[in-house]
Amino acid sequence: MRERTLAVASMAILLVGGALLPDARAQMTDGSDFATTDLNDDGVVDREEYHRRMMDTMLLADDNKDGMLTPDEVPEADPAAFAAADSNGDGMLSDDEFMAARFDDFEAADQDGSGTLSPAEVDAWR
Ligand SMILES: [Ca+2]
Ligand SMILES: [Ca+2]
Ligand SMILES: [Ca+2]
Repeated sequence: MRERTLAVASMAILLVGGALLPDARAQMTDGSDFATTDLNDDGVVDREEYHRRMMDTMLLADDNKDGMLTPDEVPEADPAAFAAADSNGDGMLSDDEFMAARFDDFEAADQDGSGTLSPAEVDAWR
């Protein structure tokens, strides 16, 4: 069993940014997250759709628009999850660091390795 890099508790959390971004999560509404992320309406979320959603999520959280996430911009983030994602240890998350952490979750949730997330896989991730 693969270890989860970030504590994830619901589909909304997975799709909106996980433990790193509870504020962004709160701005999204319940069951529409999957449909919102599934841009081409084919019933699964692929990497490009996931990437776009995560970029939106990061832009939303990046209050000072400097392209980096700092702990004060994600005040409810789990410090351990933040530190784990901060691979160069500078105390900030670049878009690359943020995306790498989010794609770790994507890979973990993609149980059949298809490169896409089905609603069932997202549900299982809760
Ligand atoms: Ca899709
Ligand atoms: Ca920032
Ligand atoms: Ca960093």
